[in-house]
Amino acid sequence: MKMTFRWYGDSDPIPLEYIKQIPGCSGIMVMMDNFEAGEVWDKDVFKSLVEKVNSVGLEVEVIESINVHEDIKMGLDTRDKYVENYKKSIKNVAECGVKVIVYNFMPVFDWLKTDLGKVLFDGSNTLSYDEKDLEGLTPQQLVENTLKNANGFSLPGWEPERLQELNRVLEIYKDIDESKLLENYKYFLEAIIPTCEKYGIKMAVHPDDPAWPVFGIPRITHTPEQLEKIVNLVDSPSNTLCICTGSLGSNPNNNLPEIIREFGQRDKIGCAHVRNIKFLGDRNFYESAHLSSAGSFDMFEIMKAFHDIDFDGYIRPDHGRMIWGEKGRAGYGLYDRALGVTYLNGIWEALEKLNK
Ligand SMILES: [Mn+2]
Repeated sequence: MKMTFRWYGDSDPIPLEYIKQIPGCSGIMVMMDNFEAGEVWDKDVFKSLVEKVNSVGLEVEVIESINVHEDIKMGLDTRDKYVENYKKSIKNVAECGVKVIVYNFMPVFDWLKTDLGKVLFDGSNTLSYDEKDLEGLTPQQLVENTLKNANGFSLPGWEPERLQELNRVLEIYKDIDESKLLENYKYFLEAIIPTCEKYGIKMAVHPDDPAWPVFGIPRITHTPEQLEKIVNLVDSPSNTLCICTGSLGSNPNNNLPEIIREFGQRDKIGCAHVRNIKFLGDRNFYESAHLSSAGSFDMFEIMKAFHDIDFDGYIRPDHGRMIWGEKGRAGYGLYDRALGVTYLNGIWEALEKLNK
């Protein structure tokens, strides 16, 4: 297992030197907002970022994410040029040392929360979701609310250029059901996987967050059955999953250790985001500290499942709360995520020693 940390490139207020000081953190999962969905990731631009990260002693073996253009998801005639661009991006980042590309195939909305700064009992604040808050809200109002609460930071999945065409895109999705979306997904994977195999890249799809459809738009990445369909779309070591416990686990019916074992044994997990959430009711939860007792998941059992399958891929803590007065990009401050790294590494050390 390699423990990593998400970093947003030059727009991230957290210095790389600070990340280097987190014990047991080997590298970063980089998120760059330099390129729009559908655009080729320029090799020189990316390479200079990799060199900058390497210069402090951290690796860049995972990127998240090269966004899939909406036309690909919708299966429009224009998709082929974006698929070709995607293949060029794969080649470019692979030649800079990248091994895993995290991406998602969620229509229109990426992750979704109803509050980006819910204040908790201890004065910290965090992202939360309460389905009741979506009642009576149009998708357009949701976008406005989310961007308004972002404190001026860019939010991946909520890029303004992606959302400005919201009305047109929502109209097109009225004619796309789950099976059509899966068909479009297969088209995309069949086109890019040979390139991934050639360059030794694993594609790791991020599950739907939360783990159910929203606003009646189809979503196909939130149950074990759907994940099974996805890994079977193209049978290849390059076609893998990103297990995000906080996303998949938002549906309590998803048994996280079981899912990790099932797909991990078959080498279908490219990387993982490991975090805890606390349920307050049905479809009502907040992102808690990583510690088991702070939330609703048994984090030991989750890490044990990774350990049992001899997971040798990449893990990072996922979102953190804002603590100690930190102000930053929702979910991506330094302090609470660093605590998450240390906690997960501690569980891992115990598992290693108990299993000797
Ligand atoms: Mn995640």
